[in-house]
Amino acid sequence: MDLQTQLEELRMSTQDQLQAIKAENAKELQELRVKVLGKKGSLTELLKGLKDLPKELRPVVGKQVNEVRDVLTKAFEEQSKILAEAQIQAQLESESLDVTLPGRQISIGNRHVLNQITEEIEDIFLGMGYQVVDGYEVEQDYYNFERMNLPKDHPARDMQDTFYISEDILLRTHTSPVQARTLDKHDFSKGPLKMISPGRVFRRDTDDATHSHQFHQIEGLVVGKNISMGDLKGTLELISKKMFGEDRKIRLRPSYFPFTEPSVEVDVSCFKCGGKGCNVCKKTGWIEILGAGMVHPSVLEMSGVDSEEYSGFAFGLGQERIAMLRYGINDIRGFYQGDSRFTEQFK
Ligand code: FA5
Repeated sequence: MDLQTQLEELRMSTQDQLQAIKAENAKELQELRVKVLGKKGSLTELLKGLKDLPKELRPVVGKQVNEVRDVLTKAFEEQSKILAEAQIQAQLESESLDVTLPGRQISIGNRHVLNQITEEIEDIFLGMGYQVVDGYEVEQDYYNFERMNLPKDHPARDMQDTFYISEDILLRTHTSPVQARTLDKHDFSKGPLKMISPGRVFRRDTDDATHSHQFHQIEGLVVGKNISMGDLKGTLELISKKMFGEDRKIRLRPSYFPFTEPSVEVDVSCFKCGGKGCNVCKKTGWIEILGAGMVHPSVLEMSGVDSEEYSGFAFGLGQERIAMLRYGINDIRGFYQGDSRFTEQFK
């Protein structure tokens, strides 16, 4: 076959192959371009045959070679454009948006039940003119124990063992150290001290259905002139009614805390059975909700407050306890696991 025929055949076969390339195989076009027009491609190979032709034929065939190169270069460009457009078209079709489809529902979270209880209690006390005070979760032994009338060798420390960061720094076992810190700062010439302090506390307790090594408390403290046990009882009655219902009664039982004297445990009449006895109140008709008492004179004196002139009451309640009683939750661990099947029940 002479060189001119070979050239013509190369042109036709390349154009046929070009036409056959599909959009999804666009990279074949580049491969074909290299195979035909590349440095070591078929056209260059044919060009090498020029030197064997008779002299007078060389310019004619040389011209033909250039024409074929031009035609094919253009054909590659055109086909490349066609394939690119086809690709965009295919992509548009596959990514087309149906604006009539219903939107995806984004689920909205809710406040954690312990935060809800905390805020509810804060609202009640803010309404009675209390201030809400923050305390430190990492606290000094001095404030957590000593200022609460629990010196280093006091046996009642055993009930509140905790995690120590150093000999003198610990994770607080209760919110009571905030009592000492606020008493230290309060200016009694401006009136009585009325505060609550919610927060997280820690104990070296074994985790079970009703105990956790970290939980939440709200401390309450009122110190002023002529504050009596009657004020404590009235305040606790009010909070019990607000939290558990208007027809609730409360009962104070003698107890012991080193930082209050006298000390009481406070029970509320069972909101489920009304006092007759059921599984919630363990057949007693009463449910224990918090510890309280009259502020121990030593606690006042350690803050430089004259215990002859001033008196006060304090209480401490656990939010987990309140939530468990109120909603019939039987395992405290549910509060901390972040399982939305649990948390969403309190929307
Ligand atoms: C106290 O912590 C005292 N500071 C409360 C107090 C304050 C008394 C002011 C007098 C005056 P108690 O150890 O009883 O007391 O704890 C109070 C509440 O915290 C308990 O009623 C209970 O609801 C909760 N609580 C105690 N230990 C745990 C625990 N391991 N897990 C969950 N809740 C707990």
